[in-house]
Amino acid sequence: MFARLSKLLPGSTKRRPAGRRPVPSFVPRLEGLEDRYVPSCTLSVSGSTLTITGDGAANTVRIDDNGNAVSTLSVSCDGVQAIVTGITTIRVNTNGGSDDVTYHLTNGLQTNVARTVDVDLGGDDDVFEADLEGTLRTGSNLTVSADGRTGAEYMRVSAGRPPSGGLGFVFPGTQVNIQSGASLNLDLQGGDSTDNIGVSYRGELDGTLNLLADGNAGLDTVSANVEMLAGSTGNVGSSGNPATVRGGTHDDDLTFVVHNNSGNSTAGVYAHVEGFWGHDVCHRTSNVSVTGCEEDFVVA
Ligand SMILES: [Ca+2]
Ligand SMILES: [Ca+2]
Repeated sequence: MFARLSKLLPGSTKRRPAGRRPVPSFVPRLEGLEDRYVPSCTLSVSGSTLTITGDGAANTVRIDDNGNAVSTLSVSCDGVQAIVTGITTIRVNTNGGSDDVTYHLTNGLQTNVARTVDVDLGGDDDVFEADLEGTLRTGSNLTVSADGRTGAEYMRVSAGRPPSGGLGFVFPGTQVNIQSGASLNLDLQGGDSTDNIGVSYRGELDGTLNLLADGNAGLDTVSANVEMLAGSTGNVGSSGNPATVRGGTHDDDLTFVVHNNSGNSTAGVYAHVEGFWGHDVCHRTSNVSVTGCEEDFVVA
C-alpha cells in the first residue's frame, strides 16, 4: 500500500513508469471495499503546497517532516500513508468531527529553509499537537498556525520540552535552538467554546520566537512557558509585536512564564498577557506585561 500510494502522488520520489497514463489525482483506495467507497481523507499537491483534507467525521492526521530544503514528508491520514517531497507549505483542513492532527519536525530546519504549517480544525472538539525537534538553523523560518473554530480544542506546541499536561511526545532534556536570523512563529486560535492551549519552548534563542496564543470566546486555559538558555542573544517577540497570551471573551485562566537565562544583555523579552473581557486569572513572570487580568499573580 505504502509504495503504491507514493507512486500516485505528484512530487513523490518514485517516477511513473514510461508508457502509463498519468494518474489524474490522488485517490486512496483500500483493498476489498466496494467501488462507491469515498476516501475519508485526501491529499493533493499544487506546486510546493500539500493540502490534506478530511471529511465531516473524525480524521487522524500525522505529518513527519525532515526539515530539508527539499522536504520529505511522511504523511498518514486515517491509516493511508504517503511520502511527499518538495513541499514548503502544508495546509490541513479536517472539517467537522473530532479530529486529531500531529505535526512532527524531526530534525529542525536546514539553513534558509522556510516551512509553513496551516491547520484548520473545523467544527467539533479537536486535538492539534506540534512536536518540534532539532535546530532551526540560520535564516530558517517555521510558521505553525492552527484555528480551532467551534468546539473545545486541545492544542499543544512542544519545542524542547513538553508543555504541562501535554499529550504529545516527551523528549527529556532536549532543546530546540533557534539560530541567528531564524524564527519560530506560532499562531494558535482556540475559537469558540472552552479551549486548552499550551506552548512550551526551551533552547538557545539567537533568532526570534513569535507567539500568539488566543483562547477566543469561551472559558479557556492558555499557557506559554519559555526558557532561554545560556548564551541566547535573540528575542521573544519584538517591541512592535510582543509575544502574547490572550484569553478573549469570558473567564479565562492564563499563564505566561519567560525565564531568561541567557546571561546576555542583548537578549530581549517582549511578552504580554491579555485577559480581555470576563474575569481572568493570570500568572506571569515579572518580565511579562499585563492588561485585563482581574486576578494577577507574579511568579518566579
Ligand atoms: Ca473531520
Ligand atoms: Ca475559546
